Amino acid sequence: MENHSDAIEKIVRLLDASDSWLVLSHENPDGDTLGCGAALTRVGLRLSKKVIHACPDPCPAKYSYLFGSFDLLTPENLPEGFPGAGGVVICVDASTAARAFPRAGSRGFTCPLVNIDHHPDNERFGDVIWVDPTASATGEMITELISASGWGFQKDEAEALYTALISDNGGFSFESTTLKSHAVAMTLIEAGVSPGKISEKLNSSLSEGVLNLWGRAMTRTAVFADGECAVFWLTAEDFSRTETTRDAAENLVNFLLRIKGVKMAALCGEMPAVGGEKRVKASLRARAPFNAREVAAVFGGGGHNLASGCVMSAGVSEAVSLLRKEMTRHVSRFHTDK
Ligand SMILES: [Mn+2]
Repeated sequence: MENHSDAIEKIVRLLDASDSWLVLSHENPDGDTLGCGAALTRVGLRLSKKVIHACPDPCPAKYSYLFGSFDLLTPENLPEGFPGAGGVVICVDASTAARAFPRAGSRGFTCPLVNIDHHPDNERFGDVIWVDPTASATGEMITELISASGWGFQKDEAEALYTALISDNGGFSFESTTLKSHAVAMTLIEAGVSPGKISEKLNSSLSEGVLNLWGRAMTRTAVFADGECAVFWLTAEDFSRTETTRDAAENLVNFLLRIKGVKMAALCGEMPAVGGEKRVKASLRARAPFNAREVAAVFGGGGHNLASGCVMSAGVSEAVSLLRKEMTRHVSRFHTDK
């Protein structure tokens, strides 16, 4: 395990010394990776660096208030030679290199690559690696980094980091929330964040279609494994009929954990087929001692112990039944004395 203050010092020195920063957010971006990216981009520009914030996928509308959210480039459409030998690449919240540059994997960066993340299964790619699985969000780590650097925070940078923080720890409601999560929030509030204002921006951006989409999933709720597991699903038609996109289902699965007694939950969402092969994105959530990452790993996925996901090569009904089987097997392991 790395010494955190050594890693922070090393990263600050490297960023200070680099004239160009390429900040990379992961594919299907969430509030954590986008908030971190926006904050670092703003800080870099303030330090007179050349900065580009890139992401394989566009910014979902709900995060459009973040700095530079409309200017995101994709990793394969960067200006020729950027960031160059005197620059640096900073990956935020990406557990694998493939999540940060999925379609530009062979791209050879001539400068150091910094990997800052809190996923326990981070594959530790890059030249300077700082992984802290105890952080409730990568936003927590970037706040620490900027605090230690002496660069200071401007209000919109702090707002972006607060967005990152509360997106990943469910507004301080998940088990991942620690004393440090709150201490980091204090730093950001001191820098001008109004928590109520950010919560409103983040949580009051739904459309009628999104609620209709959620309704479709909710009417299909199925509880199983003696009331300890629950699942629901969405088809491609559900998204098109409600005129919504996949990001409208982000964290929808959390609703299932609000059923009394349910400790493990899954949402199966149909994705566009690739080369005629059916695909389903499964989002999993768990409460300890159950482990969502272990179930996702069975299908080649990963993530956090209590929140993970995988892409399954199956139709929706097949994916649901495979997951039900695997989740039932998982929870039954904890009841062997029954
Ligand atoms: Mn995260």
